[in-house]
Amino acid sequence: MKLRSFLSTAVAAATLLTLGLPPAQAQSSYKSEYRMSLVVGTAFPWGKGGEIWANKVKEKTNGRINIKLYPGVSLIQGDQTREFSALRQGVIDMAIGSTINWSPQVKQLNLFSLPFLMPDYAAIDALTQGEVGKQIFTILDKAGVVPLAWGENGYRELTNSKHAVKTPADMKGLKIRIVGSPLFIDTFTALGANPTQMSWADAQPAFASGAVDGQENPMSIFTAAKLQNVGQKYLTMWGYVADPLVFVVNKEVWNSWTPEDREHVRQAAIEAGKEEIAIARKGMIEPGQPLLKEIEGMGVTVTHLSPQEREQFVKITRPVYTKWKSQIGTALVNQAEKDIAARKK
Ligand code: X2X
Repeated sequence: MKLRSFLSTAVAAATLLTLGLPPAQAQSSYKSEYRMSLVVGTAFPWGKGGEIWANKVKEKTNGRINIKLYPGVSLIQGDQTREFSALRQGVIDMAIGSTINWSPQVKQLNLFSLPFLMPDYAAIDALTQGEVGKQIFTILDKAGVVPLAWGENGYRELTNSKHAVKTPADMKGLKIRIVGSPLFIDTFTALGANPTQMSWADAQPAFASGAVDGQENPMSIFTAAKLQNVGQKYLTMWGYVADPLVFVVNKEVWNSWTPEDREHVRQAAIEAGKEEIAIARKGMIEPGQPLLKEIEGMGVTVTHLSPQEREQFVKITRPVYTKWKSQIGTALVNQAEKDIAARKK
């Protein structure tokens, strides 16, 4: 091909890409359907966020990108800590994942699971919407996925079927289900409990049969999964950890889309993320915390800790914090601590 005709072809192709036209040509590599992985379905804020994202993408791309939801991490047989690897390998096209479930592969995501790092919602925002969030997106990008937006699972409060927990001593011997992430083993061992790793799919029958005594999850998960009906009658509001969610797309899938469609998918994720966070916080940030009242109304004993009582839990888990600070990366954790200290309340 002569240089001149090559150039004009290249210019024409670039123009087509920029305009995203014609769809037939640009879309030749598009799949008829993309698979979005989620741990829980649309009865939960997390799953709702997935639905919102998928609908917005469909609308913005005029149906060029169709997404099907796979709740229950069903593309990987419920094994939620394998989700990140499956995303990288292309078994999953896109996902909204919890930082906890991906932390075995991306060690920096353990940051959010450091016990008692984030005292309030403003602290979560200071991290995800600030310098730490940017750094984590760079890390995720290097790890092989395209991160687009933040969402939220929520503050993970402690529940059990045995008795009210007010002090670390009350946790002695309690068999607590945790996600399969090593930092949680350390935290619950330090607290004197008996932690057992289990997927969310396996956890619910284990509560029902009494094979485990307790667990930790956000209140929106508690109510949507109706954990009060599987013996979880005691709730302690300790606010020790909150897990953000991350909206991501597999890299090859991302690169197969036109720049215009990528922007639509990104914008849809940002909008869906904001809406999802609002849904996840509903009932917890209004005066009187109506969602907690609702849970109390179901016969659940809700224990609130005084600052002094809470401090005992902080103190006993401090060695775990220190150990994991260096594993996560001292500079990143220092940045997080600094941004939390400077947060607008
Ligand atoms: O398994 C859990 O506890 C859940 C649903 O919160 C996560 O996927 C992190």
